[in-house]
Amino acid sequence: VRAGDAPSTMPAAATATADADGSAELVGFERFVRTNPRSDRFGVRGLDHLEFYCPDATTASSRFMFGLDMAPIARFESDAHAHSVVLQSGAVRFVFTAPSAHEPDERTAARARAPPGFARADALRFVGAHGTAVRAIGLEVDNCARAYAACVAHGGRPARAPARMARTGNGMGEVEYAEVELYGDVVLRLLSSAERAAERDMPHDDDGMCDEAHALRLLPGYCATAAAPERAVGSIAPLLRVDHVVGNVPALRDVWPYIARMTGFHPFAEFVAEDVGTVDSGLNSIVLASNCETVLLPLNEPTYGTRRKSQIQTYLEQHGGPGVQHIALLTPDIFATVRAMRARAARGGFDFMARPPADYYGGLGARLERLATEAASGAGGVAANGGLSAAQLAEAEELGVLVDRDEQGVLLQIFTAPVSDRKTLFLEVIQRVGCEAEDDGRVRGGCGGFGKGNFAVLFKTVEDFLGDEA
Ligand code: TYF
Ligand code: FE
Repeated sequence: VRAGDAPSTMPAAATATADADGSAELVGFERFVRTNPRSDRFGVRGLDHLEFYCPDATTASSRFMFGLDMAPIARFESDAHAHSVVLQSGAVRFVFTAPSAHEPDERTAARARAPPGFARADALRFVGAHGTAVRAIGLEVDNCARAYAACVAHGGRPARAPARMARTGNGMGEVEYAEVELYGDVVLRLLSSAERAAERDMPHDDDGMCDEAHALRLLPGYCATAAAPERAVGSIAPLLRVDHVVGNVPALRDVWPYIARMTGFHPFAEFVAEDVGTVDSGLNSIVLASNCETVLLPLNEPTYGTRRKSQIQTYLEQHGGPGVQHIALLTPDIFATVRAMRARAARGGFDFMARPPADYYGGLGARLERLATEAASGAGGVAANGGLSAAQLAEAEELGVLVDRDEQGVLLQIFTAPVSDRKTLFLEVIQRVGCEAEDDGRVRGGCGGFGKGNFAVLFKTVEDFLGDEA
């Protein structure tokens, strides 16, 4: 499909709803009314891990270990199936899994354990098609079998029926896991542990509790890495959690109602091409959230008929279909994180996208103050610079960090260049200021928004980087 080709069908009505007979059309940022119907179909405890399939687990994990200073916590080594490395920083866990080099004979394959959900032929096909890319978004749920049954009963396409596996090591207990299709070759993995289920006798998290630290530290079959490495001088402080995981798909209306109906996740925000401002290419976006709104799954589709090809279209071509576009990592101190990442960038760490134009920072304090005033709707007492100090604004400028705010808080964000050869997956580093919950100090999901005020500047930078004419 070339840019300029219109999508084949157009939706009719105009309200975002997960009802099977409702419309899938987006209403856009201004008209969207946020509600939390707490409609999850199963108890969601949080995002446990993301799994990447890659050609070589040692090599791919090294990149993240160095670039983000993540610690290796577990490995899985089976010449019959796969090599796999688990990295962690705060509550961010990344699993890198590579199919083994040689096809095992049937008896060996049957005897040896494989990582959860792993089938060597599928992994080889995945890596051949997509390169190093996210295969699974792993949620910890209250009860895997019940969650899987709820998904499948509401249209979820099965990818792997529930299975139980004992974890490696004495007294580690059992983990149950299952998978349903999400978009493209990405699956939603559902994990629950027996001891955690017993811990709290609750079928759903309707009490509003949101767990952040998960107990699935060790996936079944994995061995803990012998010694936790000493943190190096100049190390990067732990991240808080994965803030959101974004998928690119050809057509939203084929995907978001499917995910919303299957999981019960509700629309949390919408952005359509007009919200982005004057840019030469476009996208539409909807954010789906769990009850707690700490599991946030935005989805993008390309728009057509613009001067330049949509960056989403470029992704779909380079990735080979739908897939995870970016992973946003929540840090308690973006300046420290970005400073340390920048110091590593040229020696194998992650490069960042180009800085915004110089005039971006000139009007920034006033823009934030205006947004804060609108949010307070004349109630008075609006903080100067919309809640950031002059020193913070200066540091944002020094490091090329973008700033925005919504009625709740301030968003600080910055984007890396694509992490691999393909111009596909990239990372976002994000801090949400003024967003800590009063009771437990945790950062409220989505507080501060997704950077709508930065879309025009950001997408121009991305388009210049990609350099794709329509
Ligand atoms: O997650 C978001 O919505 C923001 C904005 O290609 C964004 O990070 C959206 C699409 C994109 C880059 C950033
Ligand atoms: Fe994002």
